[in-house]
Amino acid sequence: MRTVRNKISTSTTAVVTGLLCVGIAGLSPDISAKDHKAVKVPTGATVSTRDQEMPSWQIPNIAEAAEAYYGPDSEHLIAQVKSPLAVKSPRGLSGFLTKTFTDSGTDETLINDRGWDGCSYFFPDGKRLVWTSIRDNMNMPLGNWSDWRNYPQGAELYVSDREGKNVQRLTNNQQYEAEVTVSPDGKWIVFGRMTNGNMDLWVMKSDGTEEKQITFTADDQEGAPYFLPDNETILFRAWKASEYDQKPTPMTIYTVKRDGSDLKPRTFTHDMNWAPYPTPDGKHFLFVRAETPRNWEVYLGYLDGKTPPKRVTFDEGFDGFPAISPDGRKMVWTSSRSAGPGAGFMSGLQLHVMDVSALGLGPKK
Ligand SMILES: [Ca+2]
Ligand SMILES: [Ca+2]
Repeated sequence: MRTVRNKISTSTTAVVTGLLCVGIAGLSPDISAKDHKAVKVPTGATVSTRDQEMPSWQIPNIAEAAEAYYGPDSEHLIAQVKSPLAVKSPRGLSGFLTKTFTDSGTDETLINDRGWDGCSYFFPDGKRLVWTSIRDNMNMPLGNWSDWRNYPQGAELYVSDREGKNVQRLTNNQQYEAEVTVSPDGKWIVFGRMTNGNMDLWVMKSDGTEEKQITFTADDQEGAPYFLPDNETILFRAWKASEYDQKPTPMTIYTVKRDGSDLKPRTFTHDMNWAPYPTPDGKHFLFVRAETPRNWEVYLGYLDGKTPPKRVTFDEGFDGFPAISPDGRKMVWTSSRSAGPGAGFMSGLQLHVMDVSALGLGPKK
């Protein structure tokens, strides 16, 4: 059951005021910004608030999508979007391809036009993109991006310009590579690679040279790596192969230095602590915790290792893949909240934006 409270329709661009204290009560006052300006709601979006949540809206005009990340302008996003041009799954479902678009649902650009794409990310110069695709290995088994035992071994990493042109292939092998992101200074790429059925993290220079493995764990399956603002520390999550069949699968969020040293846990429970993303202030991270097998919620974690995480989303169903704009004012995430009654747990996923400007998570001056 999904309950939408305080629905406000905006037919024109409007700043929603008076709602900004919703949801902040549960968050620590040490991180609330006193003089924040509310985020402008895009034309055609419908603002909704739920008890204890900050205002949010679904991004208009964009097809079913997951895992969106902001570019350096804090306006454009990159994501895999469902596309009829992608190959179909064995069940006949449409695959996903990389697109960029604004968080107002405009300026949509198709970056890759064939195969099936995984994770993607902006370079901080805003001119180049890194993305994951099986486009050159269509003769290999399709696999399943969501099933660790059947990851697409044909997935490779690519860099292109903003129009999807000038494509440079970074990897060329029969191993799964994905979950790729770029350091804030643009010098480094971090990604996950499966070798002999085991996931580990690797780093390379952003021109594709000096590839180096940085985790060496047999049971732990590492992924979803992101650089903190210091360009040295990498935030990621891991689960254990020996616990994969537990549902929800227990997961831990860690940090490790770019050279593989100084591994530290950043969550301290046996929950499913999944999908981390660092905030621009260098002190927090967003992540997802499974409240129940069918209700996942976004949390704000603290890198101080002491403060308990605070919950950010409050809606039955799937809330996941959180990321934050470089200015710290907007959280984009994927939710099943607009899928309507009877939709499956992870079906009908749409991108939403939450005005988190009140939390003061922007870069340190
Ligand atoms: Ca491993
Ligand atoms: Ca939820």
